[in-house]
Amino acid sequence: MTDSTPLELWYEQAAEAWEEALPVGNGRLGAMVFGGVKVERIQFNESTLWVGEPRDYSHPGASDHLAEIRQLLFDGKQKEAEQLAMAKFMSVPLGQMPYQSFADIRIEYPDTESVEGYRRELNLDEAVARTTYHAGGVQYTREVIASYPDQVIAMRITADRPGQISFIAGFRSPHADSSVAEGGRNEIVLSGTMPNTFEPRGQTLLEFKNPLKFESRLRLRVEGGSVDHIDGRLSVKDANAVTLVLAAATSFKDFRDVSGDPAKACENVLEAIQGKDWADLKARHLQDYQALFHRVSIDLGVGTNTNLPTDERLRLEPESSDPSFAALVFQYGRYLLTSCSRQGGQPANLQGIWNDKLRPPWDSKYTCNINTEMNYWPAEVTNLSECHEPLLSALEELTVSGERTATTHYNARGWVLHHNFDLWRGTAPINHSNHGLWVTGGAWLCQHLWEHYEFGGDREFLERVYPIMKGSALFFVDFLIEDPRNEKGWLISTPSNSPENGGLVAGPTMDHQIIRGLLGNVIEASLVLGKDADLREQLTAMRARIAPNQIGKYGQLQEWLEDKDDPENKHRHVSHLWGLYPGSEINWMDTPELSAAARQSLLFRGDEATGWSMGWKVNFWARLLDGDHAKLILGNLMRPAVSKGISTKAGGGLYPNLFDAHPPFQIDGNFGATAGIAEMLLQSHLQTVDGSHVLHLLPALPSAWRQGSISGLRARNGFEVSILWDDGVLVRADFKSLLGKPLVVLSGDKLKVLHPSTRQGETYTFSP
Ligand code: FUC
Repeated sequence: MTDSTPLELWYEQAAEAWEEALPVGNGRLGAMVFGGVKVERIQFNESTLWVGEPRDYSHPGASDHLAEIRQLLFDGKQKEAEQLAMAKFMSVPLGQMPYQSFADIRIEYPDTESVEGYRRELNLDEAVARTTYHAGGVQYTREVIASYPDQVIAMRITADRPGQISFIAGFRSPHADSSVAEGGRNEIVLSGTMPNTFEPRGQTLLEFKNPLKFESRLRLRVEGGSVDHIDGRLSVKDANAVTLVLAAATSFKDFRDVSGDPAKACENVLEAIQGKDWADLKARHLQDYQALFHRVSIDLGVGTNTNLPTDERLRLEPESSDPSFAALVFQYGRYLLTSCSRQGGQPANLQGIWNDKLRPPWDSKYTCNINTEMNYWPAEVTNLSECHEPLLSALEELTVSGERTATTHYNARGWVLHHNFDLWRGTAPINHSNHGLWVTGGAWLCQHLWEHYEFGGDREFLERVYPIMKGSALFFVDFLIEDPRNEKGWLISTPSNSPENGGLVAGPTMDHQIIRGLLGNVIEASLVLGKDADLREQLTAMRARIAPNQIGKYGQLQEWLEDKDDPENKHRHVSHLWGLYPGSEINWMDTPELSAAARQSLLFRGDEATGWSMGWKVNFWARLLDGDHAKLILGNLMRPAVSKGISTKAGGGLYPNLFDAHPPFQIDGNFGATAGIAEMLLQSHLQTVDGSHVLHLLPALPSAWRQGSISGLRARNGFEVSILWDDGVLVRADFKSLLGKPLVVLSGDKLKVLHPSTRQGETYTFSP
């Protein structure tokens, strides 16, 4: 099975706005390629360039006020509780630090006048941004790659006639304390230091002793012609071909150590590729990238607009006529994850790795009440499990800071992460108590550890991360309290909030779902590893006492303990449906009433929202087995974005480069869409009584996707799955067993144990 349409984004003009430029990345370095003819702009990032320095964000003495905040909430005094928390309980400082743009490479082609046949493309199959045009009787080609194996961004400029390439290349830095110097004969060096003061919005000035240092080197390899330094730039004349290589690094080593030497790091990188020419660099890049990207292919059929430039396809509302656009968006999400999250690096932040600002929206941090998690929803199911690793590693670090926060704020064991973290792994509650004081960020992230294990079956991994999951569970053993207002003795989470809706409360439904999920996973993990029998018993007993999901007066799933949901509320967060997705305690098979209530809540929230919210809703509707509704939301997500300003109201859509619009650009929506499309075609969260995961084929296939195929998706229980359908029904499915586990398949309404056990590496076929 192959992708039926070219996997590329392409345009007939250069980018003007940043949201038109094309992203490349290797997980540590990212770049936006504008493709200008007279002036090429390549804006780039390095994932560790952030403001600030190592610090502990917890608020000394916070735990002294916990009981009083709780009591105020029990007494119905929400505002007083929020005020007390603002005064005594929040992170110090109140905000976290922003991610930074690194700089631009600017390449001027003074001789170029008018051009013909201009084309700018991002080839997803090769991860190459390519610009081609004809000028003065010469055909020019520029290619840009971000290589993971060689840790550089590289650009190749060629012409179909010798001696035709002349340009001036230099850096443009947005940083006050930075300068450019001559490196070797063909090299310029940009170096600098992050500011030693910073004023977070609405807060007092912060001072740093150890702000990060950074350096970037641009080295040219010129074939034919000449190269000279002029005013800190490199001037190339009459070359046959040129390769530009960019290295960049900071002094960041880890969240506690900023003693790195960025100059040395750049030098090492450039040294390591000395003997490699462009063909080597590109070949190594392709080998690395395609090993990941090629695992999955999708074909949803072609439409009338399939062969138009991408921005035109977008303008023509592609989802109505062009299923291949959804396939492109699906693969683009996989491309983006591969480009912004690679082993050994930082996790994907709110903008992945791509940011051109010093004050990016929401600081381009890690928001954990939906956004960071959504970034990783496609990781396991779309067969990019390696790309999950940076998030899973960050969790190991978060337990260190999270333990301090657990002690200082809650006098509790284990560790806690509230709704945000930054490069410095801040875990205390930030911004405002009405939304920042939310205790289940870490618990939600622990679900990713367990899912990584469920998909991949790596027991050693589970052994390694079990203490993280256990630490999170221990926090909740100490934190949950009996609700004094309820005679049933329910355990509840307080103080907390139902993300960003309705302020500080006692007992938001989402928290209870997440904590039940966490305890359930720790219980299972302890069984797999044969550990902690006593704790397991304690967690099992506690879990049964956590306040249950409740159905309210409109037939809705209650967002809070009280039946106070407003059917008119269109809030972008749909937190209380966490148990439907990404959790699974609410599902059509085991809990049909709750599933119907979740559906009612979703209907109230409506079909319009911010980008990520629509990404979430695609997944919800897929879990509710309503493919047409999932596709309707996907269509809303894939329409052209209209606004660039920050809006938390309905918005969504895609920019010309298919970056998802919150608005503004936020990458979570791209990943939500990719995960959602996968969820429409394959689900594996349900389990039989003996614990085998059920591989549900085409659970939410929209009626418009009549024919198609997908191959290489992964399912829990360790299967690689390929599915072919025609006329809206399954034709054939292939399952490669990765772990030798039982193969249980659900197709239509027929559940079948195809093979009680399978052989590792063997492929099994099913045709209904
Ligand atoms: C959450 C959302 C906002 C935005 C921000 C980064 O706070 O409620 O819509 O996505 O994260």
